[in-house]
Amino acid sequence: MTSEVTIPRREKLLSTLKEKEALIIFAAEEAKLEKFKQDNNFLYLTGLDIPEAIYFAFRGQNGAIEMLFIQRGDPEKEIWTGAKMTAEEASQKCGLSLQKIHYLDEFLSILSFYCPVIDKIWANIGEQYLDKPPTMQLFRLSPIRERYPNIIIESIETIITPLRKIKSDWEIKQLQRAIDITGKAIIDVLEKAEALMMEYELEAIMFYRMQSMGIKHWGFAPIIGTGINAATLHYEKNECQIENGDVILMDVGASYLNYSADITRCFPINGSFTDRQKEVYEVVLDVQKRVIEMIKPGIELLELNQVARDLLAKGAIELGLIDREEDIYKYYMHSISHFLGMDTHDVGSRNAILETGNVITVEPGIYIPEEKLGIRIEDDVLVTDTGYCVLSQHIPKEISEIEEIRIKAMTK
Ligand SMILES: [Mn+2]
Repeated sequence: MTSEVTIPRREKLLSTLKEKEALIIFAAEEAKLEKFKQDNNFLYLTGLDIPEAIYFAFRGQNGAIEMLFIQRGDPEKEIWTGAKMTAEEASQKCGLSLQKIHYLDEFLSILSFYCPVIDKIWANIGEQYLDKPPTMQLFRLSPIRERYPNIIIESIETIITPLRKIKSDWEIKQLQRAIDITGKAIIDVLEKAEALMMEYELEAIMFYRMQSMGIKHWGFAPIIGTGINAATLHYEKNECQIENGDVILMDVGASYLNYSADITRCFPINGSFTDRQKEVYEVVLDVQKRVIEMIKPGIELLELNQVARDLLAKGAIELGLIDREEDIYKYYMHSISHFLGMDTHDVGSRNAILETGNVITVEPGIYIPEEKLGIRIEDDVLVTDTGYCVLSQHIPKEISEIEEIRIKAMTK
């Protein structure tokens, strides 16, 4: 992520600030013995993959100023952790001039100068719960909150969501890469899975492919559920053995430069679906296609939700699962869609109206624990001027395609 990508984002955000408003965006904390994953708002605005840093901006009478505070190098620590990014490197990468790069130990003293004239700070404070400790970001703002209780502190989400919701061509390319790699990993599983394997073996097959292609993280904990586990919506244990006749549900996504794919596919371990499994699969697939066809700028997510629920209810009646449409919640209990981007459940509300440049998932499902069966089919869809483009269209989802790959692999 170069400064060509991040400078226009910062300019846009700064242009929405009123006079006397400031931004304070914290990078993620330094990871201890685990892989570092950057805070998405910090990464979005700076392109920097370094821990602990702080981006600060303030709009005064004469326009906006920006600063970046980074960790100071410590030769003793660097023996363990490697060299820190220098001020010169940070300046070059994020496109702020060298004079605007400071060290973290200067943050509060420099802020002392601005606080008397700040009315409001927009910060990435995250969600606050009264029954939980404050988030790290809110904690780091405590000196300011204590000395300047009149400064309003508000979540950055309000002003950054309209920006992050509209994906640039560059962002769509990164998402496409995450989706394509996820697709390759799914095909690997379709080709290699065998009855009696463990769910976690399929997870390993997938991550092997992803990591070989430069992926550092899953976008979210992968769900690989065989048989009845597929009917548990957020099953993440992935620790059961695959039995003959099972259908396996995989809800997975690679994260590339923090852009996350989110794809669900289901396949029969025996190569072919049974007639009953096929019936259920076809209902879900048909609903998914019909909802995707509705996507265009101006349509409300709530409308997609309603249509999906109605169609699934009709399908469930045909499948003999329920008698009345209102009972569909027994077999389908989630929403049809969410925004997708740097967060798997990306910024953007459940009642949003779609705009060109949004990327959303479409993921109907039917879950029948008593038949040890769960089917969900999920694609990632870009909203275009004229309608939609399914970014995951090359990942097979037709029954015939999936069976062909399975049978070919099994007869090898
Ligand atoms: Mn999803």
